[in-house]
Amino acid sequence: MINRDRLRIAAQKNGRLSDPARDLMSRAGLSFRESRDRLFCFGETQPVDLLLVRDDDIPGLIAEGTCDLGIVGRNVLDEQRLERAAKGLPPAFQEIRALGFGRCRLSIALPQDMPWEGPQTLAGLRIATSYPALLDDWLKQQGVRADIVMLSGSVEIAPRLGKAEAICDLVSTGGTLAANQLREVVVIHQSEAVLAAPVEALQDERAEICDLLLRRMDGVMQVREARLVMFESPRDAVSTVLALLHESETASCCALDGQADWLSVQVIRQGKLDWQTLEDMKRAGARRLLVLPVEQMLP
Ligand code: PRT
Ligand code: ZN
Repeated sequence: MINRDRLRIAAQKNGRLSDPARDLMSRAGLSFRESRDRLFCFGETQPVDLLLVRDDDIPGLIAEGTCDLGIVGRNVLDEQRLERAAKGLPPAFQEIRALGFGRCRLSIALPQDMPWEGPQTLAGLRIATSYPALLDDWLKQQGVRADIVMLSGSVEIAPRLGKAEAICDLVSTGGTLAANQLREVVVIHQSEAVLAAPVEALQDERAEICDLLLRRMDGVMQVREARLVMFESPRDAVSTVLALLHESETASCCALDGQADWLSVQVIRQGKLDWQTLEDMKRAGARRLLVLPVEQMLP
């Protein structure tokens, strides 16, 4: 195979994961020469090239050795992993990082007026899905026998068309289910975009490039989740307010000019802050709360 000294990443060409995947790569310092509507993009800043494909093709490209890394939904990766296992093929790809975007869940949904009394409710029903292997695996774990109806798209209209009684589909906001008078009854798989790699470690120069890229991606993800939280608090309330943040990192506190009882506090926190937490902090005595994203960080 040619270009063994360059790493090749597969990513989705057009779809939900395309923009966030490109953003992650660019934050990790990768830039590519070809425009994004081309299939192959040559890496300019690192010996890393990009192949833009349909998401369903990504696990296969890794399995056959055409690509060394892939950015793909865990749902697609796990579906194809189970498919290979059912055919008696050895594992060929694995998830090496969860990337924190493209979050969704694979759920069973029923028509709104149909009662749900646990997985046994599904016994003997037809369930439409684009994820037959994941569904089959879950049904076996539950000890439920049902008919799996494979559909490649528009799964949510299957009950109305009389093709199935239930569906098993990806859900993020739940809007599609509601619009089709369906009710989510059980989550069978949690998904987000992941970095996929071959099961066998790379041996040549690509191993080093891959390590560098992983370190950078880890740094990007750490910063992306980080928030700088700033507020003022009465001295005797600081520990209570900080406890609300569930943050083990030490906060830096300094006295406020001319207000001996008040401190100005700064703390880095992982993960977004919801309004409820901010309101609780205020109730505990804090004021002038400010939450900022972190651009770069060097501990
Ligand atoms: O062309 P290509 O094959 O590459 O793309 P695709 O059409 O197969 O995939 P795409 O771009 O739709 O999704 C890519 C990946 O995004 C999926 O494999 C998931 O990992 C992830 N993802 C995250 C989602 C959703 N959220 C999602 N909501 N994929 C699909 N949906 C669909 C779902 O199937 C349903 O039809 O959105 C609808 C439900 O959304 P809500 O918000 O109404 O619940
Ligand atoms: Zn697809």
